[in-house]
Amino acid sequence: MASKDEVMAMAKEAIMEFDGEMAEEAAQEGLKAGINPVEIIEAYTAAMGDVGVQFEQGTLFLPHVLAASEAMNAGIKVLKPEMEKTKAQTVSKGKVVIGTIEGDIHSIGKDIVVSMLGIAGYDVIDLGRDVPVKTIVEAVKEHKPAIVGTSALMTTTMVTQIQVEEQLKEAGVRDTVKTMVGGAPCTQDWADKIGADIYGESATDAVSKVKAATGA
Ligand code: HCB
Repeated sequence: MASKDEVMAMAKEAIMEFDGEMAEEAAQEGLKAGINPVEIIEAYTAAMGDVGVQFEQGTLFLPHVLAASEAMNAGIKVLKPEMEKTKAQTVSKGKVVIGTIEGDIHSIGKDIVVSMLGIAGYDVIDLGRDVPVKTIVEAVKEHKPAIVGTSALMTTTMVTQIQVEEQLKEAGVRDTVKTMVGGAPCTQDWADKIGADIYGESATDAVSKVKAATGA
C-alpha cells in the first residue's frame, strides 16, 4: 500500500503532468490508505496553484490549464462518493447558496468549497458558474439560506460581487443572510470594501468562517 507521502506526491504530479488516470490512482490509493479526502484535494489544489503560476509566467498555456483542471476533476470524482458518506451521517447545519459570479466560468475552487461545506454538514445549493446576480438574489428569496457565497476568479468579474450586495439590499433580503466572497483575486480588504460578511481565503477557511457565522 502506498504511504501518505507517496499518495500526496502522486496527487501533485498528476496535476502537473495533466494526467487524469494518475489523479484517479492517487485518489484510490489515498482512500485505501485511509487518508482524509480533503487532504488529497488540498494536494491537487496546491499543484493547480503551481499550474496557475506557470500559466501567468507564460510557460504553460490555456490547453495545459484545462487539462490540469480536468485531471483534478477526475481525481475529485473518485473522492466524492467517500465524502458523500460522511455527509449522509451528519444532520444539516443550515443552508448555503453558492455560485461562480456572472461572466466567470471558473468553477474548480467553488466546487471544492461546495464539497467541503457538504462534508461539514451544510445543505449546499450550488447554482453553478456564470450565475446572473438576479438568479443569486432569487435563490436567496427561495431557499432562505444562512449564507450566500460567490466565487470570482477574475478582476473583471469580482466587481460584480458589489452588485450582489446592492441587489440583495434592493430586494429587501440583505439582512436575512450573510454574504461570502472568495476566489483568487478576492481579499479581506475587498470583502470589507464591498460590505461582504465573510472572506473565504481557501475552502478550509470558508468552512471555518461559515461555521463561526452560523454558530455551528
Ligand atoms: Co483562467 N484565468 N481563464 N481558466 N485560470 C485565471 C483565473 C487567471 C488569473 C490567469 C492569468 O491570466 N493570470 C486569469 C484571470 C485574470 C484576471 O483577473 N482578469 C484567467 C483568464 C484570463 C481566463 C480566460 C478569460 C482565458 C481566455 O479565455 N482567454 C478564461 C475565462 C473565461 C470566463 O470566465 N468568462 C479562462 C479559462 C480557464 C479554464 C477554463 C481553462 C480553467 C477553468 C476550469 C474550471 O474552473 N472549470 C482556468 C483556470 C484553471 C485558471 C487558473 C490557472 C487556476 C484557477 C483555479 O482553478 N485555481 C487561474 C490562475 C490562478 O488562479 N492563479 C487562471 C485552483 C482553485 C482550487 O483555487 O482560488 O479558485 P481558487 O479557489 C480556492 C479559494 O479561492 C477559495 O476556495 C478554493 C479552494 O481552496 N474559494 C472560495 C474559491 N471560491 C470561493 C468562493 C467563496 O465564497 C469562498 C471561498
